Amino acid sequence: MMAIEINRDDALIVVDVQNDFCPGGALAVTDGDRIVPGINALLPRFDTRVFTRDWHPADHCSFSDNPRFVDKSWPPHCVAETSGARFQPALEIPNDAIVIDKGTNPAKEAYSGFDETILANTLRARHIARVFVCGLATDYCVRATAIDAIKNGFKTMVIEDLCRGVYAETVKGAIKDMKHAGVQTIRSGEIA
Ligand code: VGL
Ligand code: ZN
Repeated sequence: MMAIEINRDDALIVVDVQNDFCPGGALAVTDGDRIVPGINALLPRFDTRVFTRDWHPADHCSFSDNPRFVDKSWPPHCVAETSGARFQPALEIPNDAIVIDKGTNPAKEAYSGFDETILANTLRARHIARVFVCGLATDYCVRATAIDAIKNGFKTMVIEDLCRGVYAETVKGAIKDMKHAGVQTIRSGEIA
């Protein structure tokens, strides 16, 4: 197995590792917190570290009192400035981290970190050519962010063991969709 060398033109994108997506949170992903040590271990390898946050207004259109999940209606989660929206406390956010908030428009769902944000321009300004994506949830925001990274012209790697998803079935579909879009899936152990 060839080790993957990390260079200055690589960025790590950590998607939505927030309290509400971890056990005990409003929209908990099973074992969502278990990816944190592996992410912390990778952070020092990268010069450019991006952290996205689901950052909704209290009246966001995806919120429902009777969430069905499968229809993409959700319990209220990651409301801006609340404890549920904070990064999982063990995640080691560097001082120079690039934090990208998304889903801030009450009338529009936005799973991707590239959706109406400065992320693509920020990465281009730093001459980033390749992004490594990990985080929560594989089947929603990781999927959307990785596919949009491809659409924005970045070589895109998803670190599978440093992601967790909402449902096993949709995770399978998401991996397929990402690969079809040109995303490469890797394991963190492959990174030199
Ligand atoms: C997400 C559902 C609703 C995610 C965000 O971060 O994957 N999933 N909002
Ligand atoms: Zn959301």
